Amino acid sequence: MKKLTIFLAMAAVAATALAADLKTAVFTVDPPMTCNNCVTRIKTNMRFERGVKAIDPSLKDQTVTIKYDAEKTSEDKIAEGFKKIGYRATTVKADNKAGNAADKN
Ligand SMILES: [Cu+2]
Repeated sequence: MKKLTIFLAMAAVAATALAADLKTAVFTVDPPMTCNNCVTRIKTNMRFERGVKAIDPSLKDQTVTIKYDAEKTSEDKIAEGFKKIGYRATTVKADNKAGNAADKN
């Protein structure tokens, strides 16, 4: 009985993971982030964007890595969100391009 419960719980977790089509996109922003206030500004504003699951801005790399639910939003919509707070965002790397990159030697 306990095993069945664990199995059902695991199945539920798996189903949830499948339902949310999570993707990761890396953006660069213009104007560039110059201090931790910029980082905080992006974090606090972008987390309210629909479908955005995680935001990881890197001041050092000048990138913003965003994990999102592809069923609820897209890279274009996220870029629109950036526009609302005054940044022009450009994608530098996406999940679906990872396969192409791996083909290169
Ligand atoms: Cu700043």
